[in-house]
Amino acid sequence: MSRKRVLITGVNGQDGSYLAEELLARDYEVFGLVRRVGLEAPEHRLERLLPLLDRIHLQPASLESYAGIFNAVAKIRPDECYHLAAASFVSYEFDDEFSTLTTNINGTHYLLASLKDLVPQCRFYFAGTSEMFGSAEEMPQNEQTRFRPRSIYGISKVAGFELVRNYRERYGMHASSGILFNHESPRRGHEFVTRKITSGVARILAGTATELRLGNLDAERDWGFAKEYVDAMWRMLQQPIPDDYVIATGKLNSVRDFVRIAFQCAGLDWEKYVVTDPNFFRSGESVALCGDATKARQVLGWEPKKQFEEMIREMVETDCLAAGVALPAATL
Ligand code: G4F
Repeated sequence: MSRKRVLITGVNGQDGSYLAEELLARDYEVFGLVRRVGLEAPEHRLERLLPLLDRIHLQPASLESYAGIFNAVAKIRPDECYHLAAASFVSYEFDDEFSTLTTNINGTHYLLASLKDLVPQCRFYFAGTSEMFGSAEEMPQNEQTRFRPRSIYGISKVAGFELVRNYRERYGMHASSGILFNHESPRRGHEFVTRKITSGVARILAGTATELRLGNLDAERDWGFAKEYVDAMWRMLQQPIPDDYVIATGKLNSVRDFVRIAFQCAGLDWEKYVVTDPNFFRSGESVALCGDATKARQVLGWEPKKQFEEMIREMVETDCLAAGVALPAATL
């Protein structure tokens, strides 16, 4: 039997790189969509993919071009497609709300339309997000909770979610959405608070920084481990019937909790280093969102395994290694 062909958009991101690894291990032929500029400086722009570059195919295309997406789908003819690419940093989006909306909504639409016309049997995954719940009316949130997005990014994802539902219902496509709550790892981008903290701890331990400036320490999130979340994506596409699933740990922690544990891993007292900076506060931020992943557990057999503390330690260790310092033996 020939190998299954998979197309991943956003393959060079945290989730895309973990997913590419998982699918290679499952013997898929992996095609990743990247911006053309990424191919010109892979050591910088495709850093997370460096260990995989000789085993995956990279297809240059922009999510802003219908013709580019159509041609990529025509060439690859995937059996499965995971659409992970998006403008995704919540705090930057108001800098250019028009382009966040246009890119995120059109990219999803171009992909769905191309797949419908060229390979309608292809199974499709859409990366939804807890940001779609925004100021939710109930806690925890599950698949029945009404969306009330409070960010442009969240609004663009609700539109993508509705496109997916429409293509599923109107055209019978096997299209599913994962509503993923925050998920982190040593591969997380440095703009997100968790990686900002763990890399900050490493710099302080290495003596190249003396403080860490953060926004709201009372903000709470449902943080899981990214590698486990991409496994949930794969499980969704193996189901006989396409559907939508919340993927979450069901546990809330504050930024302060994350900070305390990360500094503890390095044997440091966080209160001596962390400075609260109003520049990093967000106005009109989503309330604390906490997911109920009961459906994923029952239907997909998926559940989060890695503990919060264990994930933080792994992130701090990785950043310390990169900074050339070892964690003090007493904290190991
Ligand atoms: O790490 P964050 O920037 O992630 P955020 O905004 O929750 O978004 C992430 O998760 C969403 C849900 O899965 C995704 F949709 C989205 O694409 C992205 O992956 O911020 C987490 C919390 C916020 O409450 C923020 O206000 O940390 C708070 N925070 C406090 N100080 C900070 C800082 N966030 C950042 N980035 N930087 C700070 O200094």
